[in-house]
Amino acid sequence: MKIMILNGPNLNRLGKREPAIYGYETLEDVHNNLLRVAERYLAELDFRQSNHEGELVDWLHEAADKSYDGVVINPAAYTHTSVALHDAVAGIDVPVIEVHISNVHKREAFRHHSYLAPACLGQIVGLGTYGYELALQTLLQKGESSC
Ligand code: CA2
Repeated sequence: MKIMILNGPNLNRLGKREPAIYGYETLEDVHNNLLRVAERYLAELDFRQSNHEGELVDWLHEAADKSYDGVVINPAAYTHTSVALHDAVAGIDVPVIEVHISNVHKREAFRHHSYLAPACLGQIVGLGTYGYELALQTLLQKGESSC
């Protein structure tokens, strides 16, 4: 099984600022935790981060074109602005789970709406970086049961 993990703008700064909201783990820590989960399922992980909306769109298309079994995406601020990412998720036949480290519903009103969520299999918010692991496990279990 092959899963793509996508991270949106500014998440390359994770663990380096705003620990009260996002914790102390860096994106590299998140990647390493996910590699341990993937190993248990003998699955392949493709972990990426971009500050550019179009690059995230291209990667979602790539996930479909190269027959990935699922995508975990933290679209970061593009969650609340991007019709392009909504359309990319809606236009591929790959299950996508949206993850947010913080509980966006406890924060500013502009973070309460997600353009992507209606096109996703599900959404995990507010469970810290553990949300990525839950999303990955869900996709891996789903993949196993459809073999
Ligand atoms: O809670 C999340 O995971 C978010 O997707 C994070 C985004 C934010 O715009 C969303 O509303 C919720 C922000 C990502 C930037 O992360 C930083 C972490 C540390 C230092 C600077 C930025």
